[in-house]
Amino acid sequence: MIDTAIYLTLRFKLAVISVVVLAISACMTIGVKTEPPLLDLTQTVKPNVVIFYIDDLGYGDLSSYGATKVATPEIDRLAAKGVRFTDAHSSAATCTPSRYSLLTGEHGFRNNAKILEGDAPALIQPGKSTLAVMFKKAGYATGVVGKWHLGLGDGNVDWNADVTPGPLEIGFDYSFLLPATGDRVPSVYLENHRVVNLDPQDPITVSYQGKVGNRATGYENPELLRYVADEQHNDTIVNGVSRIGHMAGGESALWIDEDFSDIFSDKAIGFIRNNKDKPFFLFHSYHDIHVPRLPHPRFIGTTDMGPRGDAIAQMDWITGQVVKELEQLGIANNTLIIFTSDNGPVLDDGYADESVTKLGDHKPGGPFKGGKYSRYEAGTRVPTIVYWPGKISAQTSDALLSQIDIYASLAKLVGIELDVNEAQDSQEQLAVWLGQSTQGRTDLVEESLTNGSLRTGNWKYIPASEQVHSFIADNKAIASGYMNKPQLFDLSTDPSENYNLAGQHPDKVEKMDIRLKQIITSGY
Ligand code: NG6
Ligand code: CA
Repeated sequence: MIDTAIYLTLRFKLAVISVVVLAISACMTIGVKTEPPLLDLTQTVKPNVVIFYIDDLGYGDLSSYGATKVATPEIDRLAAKGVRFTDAHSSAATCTPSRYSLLTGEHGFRNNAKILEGDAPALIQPGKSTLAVMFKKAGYATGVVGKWHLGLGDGNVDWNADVTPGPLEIGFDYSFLLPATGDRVPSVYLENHRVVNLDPQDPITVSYQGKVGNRATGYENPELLRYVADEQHNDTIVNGVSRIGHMAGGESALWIDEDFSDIFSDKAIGFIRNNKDKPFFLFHSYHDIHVPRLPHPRFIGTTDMGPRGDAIAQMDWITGQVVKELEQLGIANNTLIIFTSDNGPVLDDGYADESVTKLGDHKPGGPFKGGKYSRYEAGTRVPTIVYWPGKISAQTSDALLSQIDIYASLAKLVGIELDVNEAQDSQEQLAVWLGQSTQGRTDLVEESLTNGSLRTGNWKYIPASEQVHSFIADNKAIASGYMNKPQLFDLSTDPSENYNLAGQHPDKVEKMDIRLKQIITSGY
């Protein structure tokens, strides 16, 4: 009897346990079912694509990448639900070559892409394959809003007539531009081919050779300046700030830096609204957080880091505006967002804007050494987030990746086959961008101010340079990485590139040197 009672109790307990186990596994199954469905990459899909291209934003400048002195909630929201990359790179440590690579899928050095002046001719000539042309082939509407800095016109540009060639001649249907940089003249907006609000009675003249017209300059009237500037940024004064280059005329067309954030987000949102019923590609290229940093008054004091910190807060706000618009239009789930920066961080880049004095313990480059212009990791390793609600699962990816790969990867997504010579340095890494693989690249050339360095896995090789570019270190307090001897780092144990192992591994140095030269002369 007693045995039977124990037996029955045991059976009862077992039955309860099985029910619980079944219930748990049922919940788990349901749980798996509620995970967002991963995209089937063998199928062509044509989501909207928005690239948020921030200027000079460093690896450590977002709260989702470790910053504590500035909050970036809008971007953090994308990072929390998307793929947050830790080893993704701009193609170069300066702007023009990075933008060139993003739009052509080719390294900047193949076309001698250097930082351009504001009157430089179009670097990407009509007829060249571009990301925008690729999207057009796939039936997209294409637009670019914000900083261009890839040259405009044919070398003798007349700002009072149609400015061409420009983005409209290389695949964009719409453009609203800050022609070069915020610190360079002409200090006007260009919408499609025309300067906005230009009075024909007051034509614009631009010169990078010497003074034109009688507008005040920083070198003649420093008392008129809102920021003390170095001698490169000391020419024509517009909106109380001296710029690089001289400009006469165009008074009614002059920009007010404080309005950039509102004007660019309005134009980006306008483009999205106009094209919400067809697939669109928007290249949203920010002025923030480049110099001169003059955020709108409502952002002033939002951080205790001065204008550079406040510009980060403003940049976060702009991003949120655009994302919210996509949500309100009901197209967010059909929009792939890539958020990244054109090069690493810089503090004083010509103007005394408190970026150095109010930095505190903020680390613009995160754990990495160097910054803008530099050959060390912070030159090109930038925050990179991919967001596509419902199509990718939240994760952090340590894959080695480059913006140069966006071209071939998105071509795969939208079903466009590339010609043999098209986007020659761009590798198809779609699965990595969308968080379905962490394989990434096996090697990558990181372009700095003049030369390239090589990443092979976690090894980083910086060849000896003839020109040592000490001005970066001297003027910008950035470790330039230019040395007259080779450098080799093992980033797996030394992410901050402090221990040069070149002497210990001469074979590796030789091998990587050969590989780097091979990529430079004949591609990957
Ligand atoms: C440099 C400018 C710098 C910045 C940079 C371009 C000097 C000394 N410095 O030549 O202030 O404008 O060009 O920045 O003139 S970038 O992010 O567009 O590459
Ligand atoms: Ca830049």
